[in-house]
Amino acid sequence: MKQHNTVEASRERTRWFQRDRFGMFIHWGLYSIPSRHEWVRSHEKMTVDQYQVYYDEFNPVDYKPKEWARLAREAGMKYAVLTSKHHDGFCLFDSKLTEYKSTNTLAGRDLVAEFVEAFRAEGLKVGLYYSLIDWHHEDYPAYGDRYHPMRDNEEYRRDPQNFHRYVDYMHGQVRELLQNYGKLDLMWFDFSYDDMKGEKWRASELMEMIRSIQPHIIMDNRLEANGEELGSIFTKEPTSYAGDFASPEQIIPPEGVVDTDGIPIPWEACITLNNNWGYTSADHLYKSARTVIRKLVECVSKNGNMLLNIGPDARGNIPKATLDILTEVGEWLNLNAESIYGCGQSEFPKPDWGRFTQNGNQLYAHIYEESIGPIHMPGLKGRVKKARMLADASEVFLSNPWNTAMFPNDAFISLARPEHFSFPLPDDR
Ligand code: JFZ
Repeated sequence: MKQHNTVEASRERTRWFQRDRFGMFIHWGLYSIPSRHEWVRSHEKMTVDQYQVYYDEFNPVDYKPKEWARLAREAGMKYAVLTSKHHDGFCLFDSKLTEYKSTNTLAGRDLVAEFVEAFRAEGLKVGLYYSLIDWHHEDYPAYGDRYHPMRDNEEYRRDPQNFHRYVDYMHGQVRELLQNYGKLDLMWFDFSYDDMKGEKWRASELMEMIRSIQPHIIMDNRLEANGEELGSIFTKEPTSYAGDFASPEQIIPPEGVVDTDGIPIPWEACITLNNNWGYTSADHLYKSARTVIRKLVECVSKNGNMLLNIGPDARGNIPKATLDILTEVGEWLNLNAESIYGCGQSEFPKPDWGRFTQNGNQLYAHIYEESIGPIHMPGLKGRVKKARMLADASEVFLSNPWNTAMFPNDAFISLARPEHFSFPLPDDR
């Protein structure tokens, strides 16, 4: 039998992931109705009954996953990850193990099934987010758990012996997801904390099941970690559930992510478009397309991916601001694709004016500054055959300014504005 546990096998599995670089995260669920953070049930310490109103009215009449998928493709995203179940425990899929699911609501649909079908049809790889935390399941510890909505409520003291029933349920649902929705490319578990990690989830057993059903699926590292810690993924002896990629959250690691020998390991920064994962109507603090593009370039320049989040509203519509940003990002990627997909960290150090990405012997310069003269290409003298603008294939002038003697190893290019292309006039005036 093929070994799935080795670091080599993991790197092999993530080949597509490290090439594709840019994915769409989708946070969508009952919390899209109150529209004040996906943690609303925990933040406001709502009981199951208080949260029930959202279940009773959930009716995403405008859910058209084909349109979501087209938007993702046109934005240049190559894979997508949907919240099949978030911490509130509500399932967007037709689980046999619970009644708390979309098929029992006014929606009456298996939203996950439609998602995977639509995104595959657009040529994207598909992934599912699955919350390890579950505030709905009665065997999930409540009293004293720092995140549970009922954490302070004496009535929610439960016999901790019964936690194994929750873990059975969780394993059963993961099995359903892996068996009923065709080939999945990625599982995104979320998240471990305190002593709720690793074998507490019976993670070795879970992994054996996952690999026996879908040997090629890749996973984040949150069966034993979270957005701040790495778990054992960067060590020489990662656990079987260490994951295939690290998942820094709302941060781009300054130096990328490396193992104990300093060798880069796959990682994916998950980033919100405004400041919330779930639809939050009052949050207008959207990042500009320019920022998103630069942050994507930054991830790639550090050997990482970006999983950019959208939060559709309760009817299934994607906010206008999100559409506008993704459209602009897509226009840029359409012209500059070559500098992102298949690219990674450059052998050349980060220049002052922006960033390099590199793919083999192709070097891409992402120049963020308006130049005041020739642009310095550190260490590149004699190593550049020619330079071209990616967006329009026009020639970029490799200049030989008077002071190259001061920088014997460096090349310079000219990106001057047209008025700088002045030539000496004939001396006939
Ligand atoms: C988790 C979720 O709680 C959140 O709602 C969202 O789904 C995000 C992608 O993942 O967020 C976390 C998880 C762990 C930490 C912080 C936020 N952490 O350990 O600091």
